[in-house]
Amino acid sequence: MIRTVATKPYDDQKPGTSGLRKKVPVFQKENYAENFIQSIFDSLDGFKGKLLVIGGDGRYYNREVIQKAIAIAAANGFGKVMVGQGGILSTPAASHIIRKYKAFGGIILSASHNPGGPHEDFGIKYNAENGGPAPEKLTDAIFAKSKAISQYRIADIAKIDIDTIGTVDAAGMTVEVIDPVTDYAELMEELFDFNALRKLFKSGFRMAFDSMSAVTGPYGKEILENRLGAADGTCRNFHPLPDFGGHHPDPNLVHAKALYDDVMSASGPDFGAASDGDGDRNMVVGKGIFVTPSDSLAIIAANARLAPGYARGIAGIARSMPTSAAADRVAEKLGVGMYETPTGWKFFGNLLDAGKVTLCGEESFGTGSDHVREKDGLWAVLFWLNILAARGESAKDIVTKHWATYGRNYYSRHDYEEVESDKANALVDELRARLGSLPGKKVRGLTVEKADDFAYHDPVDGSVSEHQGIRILFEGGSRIVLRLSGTGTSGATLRLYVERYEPDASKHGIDTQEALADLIAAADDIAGIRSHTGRDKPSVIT
Ligand code: VG1
Ligand code: CO
Repeated sequence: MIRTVATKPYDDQKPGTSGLRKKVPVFQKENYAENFIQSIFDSLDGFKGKLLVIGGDGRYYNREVIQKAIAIAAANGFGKVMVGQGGILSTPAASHIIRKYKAFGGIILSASHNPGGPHEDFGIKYNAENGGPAPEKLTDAIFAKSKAISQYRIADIAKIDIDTIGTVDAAGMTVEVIDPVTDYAELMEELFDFNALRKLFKSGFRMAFDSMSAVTGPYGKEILENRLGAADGTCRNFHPLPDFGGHHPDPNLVHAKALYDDVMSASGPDFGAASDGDGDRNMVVGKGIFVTPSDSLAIIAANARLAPGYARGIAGIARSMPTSAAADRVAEKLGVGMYETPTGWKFFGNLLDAGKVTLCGEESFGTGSDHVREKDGLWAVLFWLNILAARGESAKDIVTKHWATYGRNYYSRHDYEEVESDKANALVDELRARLGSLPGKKVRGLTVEKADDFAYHDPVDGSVSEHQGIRILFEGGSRIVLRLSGTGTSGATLRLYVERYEPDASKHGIDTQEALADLIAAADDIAGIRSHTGRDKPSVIT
């Protein structure tokens, strides 16, 4: 029943910030998915007879690749596969299931917040036994194998029914189809005060949770409406659709604008939240206030003890380098460690495993903790609800009081999407070459204090990751960061991150873009964004 199939390598299977992402037609090329999955297995040792978790975000081509992954896993000697019913597992739920059932690892099929459909994006990522994204050492090994692959192994089995819960045999390997929500919902019940949340909803508190027609729909329905008693209609766009209804399942002020507008309207709900394609991102909006992800991390950290799962306090905080330093001030006050890592959740794994940090966050709408090894959208929303319930205050009051205590880090990200790759590379290369000459330079009334190309020295395993983003730090603590995205599938996306710290509470009410205007102009003066990209404004501002 096991076949060995001769194949030719592709040269473009290099995993990016989070797995391999390509357009669906690329994944549909002969043996493309098979090659990559076999390359993953060829990079691993000791999985014979062990458990592999498989699931995805339900996007177009998910079901087909799940069947392939099962058949290749069987042929390579896994003992058992656990797969989410309907092929569904959110990224954080998959991480939890890997940990809970002590799996060898897991394959998650997702291109996250990227659009889905026959001509849109697909993705494959591998998570290790700690439940977290494969570290760079492993993704490098997978890429090397993919460039040299000559054959893959696959079991000749009938299509597995992944819609019916239960256990079947596949060429000697057990396939168990599990409910994708139950284990995750139980974990959330352990971490948060569900009784207090039930009371909150009973008291008339209204929220909207927009799953953006992606994977968190069933999780939101079960947890918010069924277990917590939130009103019918709290969950919106809760049917996972293969094309996400034609939208970008990206919870930000552009793609979740309808939710934002509704919460801001007088008759709208008190609180709104949204999550992305694979359920690891979150956007949080209170009546009258959008909470930036960087602030969200800081506020969760400052209030962590209010949630039962974190009542003992936190060991430390980690944030990606471009994320604002708002959380640093909380860490300092709490007297706990603060770590700055490159972009991408894979860099948090070692810190979490070593117990150095409890909370992690990224400016890109990612927040999480040591409960799993991925960022977790619904977890962050429940954390906010727990804080709201415990403090009995509005999100707006909580945020403004936080600023009054710690100061406000004005923060924004400007994305220039689908720029021609050579133009984007030229911008970065030229800037990198000039870094040494920048300190002391005056731009728009600001003086450059330091400029470098961020390199991370992992304090746990000693590994070094270089070229993780260009940082230009100004006197007084403001900074800009530039880097190229590692998740896009066409052209290059240039990200500009801008941050300014304002300690004076009387100046906390300024519009963000206005507060950052000088820095944004300085970034263009220094990096020549307009002249290089030919764009006069960013595609997305968050
Ligand atoms: C982006 C974000 C990064 C995040 C990554 C994966 O990467 O900036 O913070 O970890 O997406 O998130 P990049 O390389 O495009 O900047 V997800 O929810 O897309 O898996
Ligand atoms: Co995601």
